[in-house]
Amino acid sequence: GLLKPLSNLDRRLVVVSNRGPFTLKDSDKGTDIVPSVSGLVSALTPIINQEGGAWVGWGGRLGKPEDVFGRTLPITNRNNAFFHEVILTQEEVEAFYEGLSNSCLWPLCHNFVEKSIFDIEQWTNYRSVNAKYAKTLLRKSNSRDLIWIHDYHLALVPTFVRAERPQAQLSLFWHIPFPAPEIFATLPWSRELLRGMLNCNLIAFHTESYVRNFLITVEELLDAKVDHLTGSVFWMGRKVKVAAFPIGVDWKEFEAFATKPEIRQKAQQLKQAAGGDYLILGVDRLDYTKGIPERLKAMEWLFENYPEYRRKVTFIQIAVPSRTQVTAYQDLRREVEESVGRINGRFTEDHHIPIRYLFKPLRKDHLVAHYLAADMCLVTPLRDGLNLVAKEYIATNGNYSGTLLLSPFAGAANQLKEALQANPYSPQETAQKIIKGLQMSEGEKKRRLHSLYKGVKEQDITWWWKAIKQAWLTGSTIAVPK
Ligand code: ADQ
Repeated sequence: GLLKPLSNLDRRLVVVSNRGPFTLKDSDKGTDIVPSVSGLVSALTPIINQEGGAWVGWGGRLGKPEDVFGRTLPITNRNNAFFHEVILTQEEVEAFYEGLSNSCLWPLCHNFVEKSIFDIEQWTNYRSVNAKYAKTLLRKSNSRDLIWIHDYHLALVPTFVRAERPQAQLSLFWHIPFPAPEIFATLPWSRELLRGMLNCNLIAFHTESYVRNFLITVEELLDAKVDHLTGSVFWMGRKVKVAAFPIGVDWKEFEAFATKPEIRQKAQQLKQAAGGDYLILGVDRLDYTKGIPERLKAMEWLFENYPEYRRKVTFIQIAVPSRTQVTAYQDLRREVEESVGRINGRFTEDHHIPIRYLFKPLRKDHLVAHYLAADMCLVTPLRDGLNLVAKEYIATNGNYSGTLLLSPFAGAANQLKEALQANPYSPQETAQKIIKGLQMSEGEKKRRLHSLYKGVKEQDITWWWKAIKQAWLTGSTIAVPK
C-alpha cells in the first residue's frame, strides 16, 4: 500500500556507501586504520556519530572472491556505531568501481556521453558487487532499520534487499546529477538500473531539476505512473517518494577553524608568499567535470588581455589526486600540468609566478587557511551534483570577506544565488567576471557574502539529514527555508 507514517522508535540508521569511514591497510606490522577522506565521508560522519547505527562500505582492502565480510570497527567511542567492512577483489575494483561506476555512470550522469564506456562484463560485475554489499547489509541489519544507500555505485542494492525483505525501509541519496532522459537512455542497462532505484521508499537528489529528469525518465523508459506535483512514482504497488535535498556543510567546524590564530597566521603567510594584490583559489578533485583546463584558459585570457593584472593576480589551483588508474584522469592531469607550465612561461614577470598548482590532498586546517587567504574562489565546474567547496568557502569567510564565482552548472547555484556567475565554457566570460569581482565595491561584496552565509548556515548538514528523515518517516517533505 501507500507509505504510512513510520515511527522512529527503535529504528536504527544503517548507512551503505562504496567507501566506508575508514581505510584499512595491511602491512607486516598489522593493519593501519585511517579515516577515509571524501566529501561523502565528511558529510555522513557527524550524522552517524549523533544517531548511532551501522555503516557498511569498502575499506580499501583486496581479497579473494570468497572474502565478502571484513572487519567490524567502532566508529564512535560510545559503542553505538559500527563500521562493517566489505572486501572486494582486484577484478571487482577494476570492473565495478573504475569501470562501470567511474568510466560509465559518472561521465554519463555529467552529460559526458562520449566519455562513457559501455561494457557488458563490467555491468555484470556491477550487479554482483551490488549483491555483495546487499549481502553484508542484510546480515548486519534487521527489518526495522532505516537503510540509507549512497550514490550511483549502489543503485542495484535496493533490488537485492527488497527481494529478501519486502518490508525494508530503503532510501537512496544520489550525489551526482541525474541527466535528461535522452542521455540516460543511452545506458544499455538503463531500465534495470531504474528498477533498482525504484525499490526504494525515498529517492533523493540535490536539485529539483534532477528530480524532474528522474521522473520523466521513469515515465518514458519504464512507463511508470508519476505524480509530478507531489514527486511520487507508483511502482509495483508501492509509492516511491522522489525529492530534492541539497546537501549542506558543518559550518560551525569551518567557522571554528577560521577563528584560530594559527590558521589566520597561516592564511596571511600564504597570501604574502603568493605576492601581488589578489589571491584567487580553485579547489577540486582532479576531475574533468570540474572545468580546471577551462578555468586555466580563463586565467590565460585574462593575463593576455588585461596586462595590468599580470603582477597583481596569483591563482592557486589545489587538485586532489582522484581515480588515478582511469585513463581519462591521467590525460586530464597531463593537460592541466602542460597548461600551468605554458601560462607561467608566458606571464611570469619580475619573479611573480601567476599560477601555483598543488597536486595533493590537504589537511583540513590547511585547506581552511587557503579558503581564508583567498580574495576570490573559482568554483566553475562544467557539471557538478552540488559542490561542497563553494559552501565551505562561504562558511569559512562569512564573518570576514571573500567573493565566490560560481558556475550555473553546479547544483549549488540553485541555492547560492548571490554568487557571481560565469559560464565555464566561455573563458572570456569567466575572465570578465573575475575582473568584475575584483573591482566590486566592498559594500556590494559584503552584501552578497552575508546573504550567501545566511543560506549556508540555514541549510547546513543537520538540516539536510533532518529534512531527509522527515520525508522518509512521513512520506511528505518539509518546506525549504527561504
Ligand atoms: P565531489 O565531486 O568530490 O563530491 P565536492 O562536493 O566539491 O565534490 O566535495 C569535495 C570535498 O573534498 C570537499 O568537502 C572538500 O573540502 C574536499 N577537498 C577538496 N580538495 C581537497 C584537498 N586538496 N584536500 C583535502 N580535501 C579536499 C560529490 C559530488 C558533488 C557533491 C558531493 C556531496 O560530485 O557534486 O557536492 O559529492 O554530495
